[in-house]
Amino acid sequence: MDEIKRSVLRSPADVRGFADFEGPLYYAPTGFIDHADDPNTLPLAGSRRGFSALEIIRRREGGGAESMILPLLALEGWVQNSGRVDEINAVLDRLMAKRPDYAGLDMASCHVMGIINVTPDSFSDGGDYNTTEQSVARATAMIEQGASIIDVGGESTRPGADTVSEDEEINRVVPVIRELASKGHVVSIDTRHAGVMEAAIEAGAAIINDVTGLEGDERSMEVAAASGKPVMLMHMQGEPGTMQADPKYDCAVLDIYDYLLDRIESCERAGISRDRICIDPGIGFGKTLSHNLELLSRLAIFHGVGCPILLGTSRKSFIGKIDPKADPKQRLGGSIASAVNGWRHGVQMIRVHDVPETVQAISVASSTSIV
Ligand code: 7PJ
Repeated sequence: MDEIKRSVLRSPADVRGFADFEGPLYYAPTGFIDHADDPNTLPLAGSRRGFSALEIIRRREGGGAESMILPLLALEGWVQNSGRVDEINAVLDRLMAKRPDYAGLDMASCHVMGIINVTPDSFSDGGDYNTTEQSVARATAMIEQGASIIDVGGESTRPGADTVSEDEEINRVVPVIRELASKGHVVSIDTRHAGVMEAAIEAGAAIINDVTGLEGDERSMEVAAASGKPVMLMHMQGEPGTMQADPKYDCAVLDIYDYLLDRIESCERAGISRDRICIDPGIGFGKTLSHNLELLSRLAIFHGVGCPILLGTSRKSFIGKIDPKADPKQRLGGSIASAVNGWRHGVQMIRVHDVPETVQAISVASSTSIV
């Protein structure tokens, strides 16, 4: 396993901690417990998932960050000392508020998105389901097994994958989308190309899922805005072919938080309102094992932007770094563990290859938490 480097150093909780600090602070909910009308627990984004403490984080000069965890019970004292009354009230409002429905889905629950790669070379299921009929059959089974969304992609973003032309990408995805949308299923198009977005929407796609956060093609923002459809903005550092070479951040969690907030603001300026936006930290896209683990342990920080969160960890290589014996098809245990961790952090959508197993894991996790 790669060496794990921590970039956020933790100090003991202290109601006077960071009191004289005037720079930006970041707030990550933690101490998860189901929200059961307990005055010491607050709901995460209007769900039944709750948090009982806040990790308060600041950047350090020269890189990295430091943090302290304050139980909500001690928060009031800290707020008085720090003079950040309005800031904390605004942060808590954003962390707690129920999100509006997204693509017609209720954002108080956790939805499973099934992955359909219509590619001959995708790393984890490539070659198995590469015809329209097989893709549609697999997607239909996923819906029956409890998926709320089907994510259809026609280009592999695996490092070293063959590049495909936009026409070829369109030829792969459009027949699958048309068929699934005609049956009333919610389909997202996983693409970084504006021409593919247009063709997919014309075929009935309900959501645009872009691993480049609408930055990969100069027309994407305008196409997405004009479509009126909801978008998923993912963070990626670099380009698929080279992104794993030497990814670097000052502090991955905070840099990615700032990036996503910045992309949301760009979308708003282009006419995409916040209730049409979902964000995704982009596990595995230009990130070391340490970066991925820091993100997964602080996912709830992303509720601070006020949008639903999508998490994609299914079969990814960080699982293979923790368990080097496991090639992509042997990563179900790790995929489920990370999905349940996402659910605990109040994530609203989880993108997976293994739908029935993930649906069952989340149902059992929900049933066995405090009622
Ligand atoms: C993701 C994605 C992800 C979003 C892929 C793979 C690579 N879209 N498309 N989030 N991953 N939004 O499935 O391993 O994590 S393709």
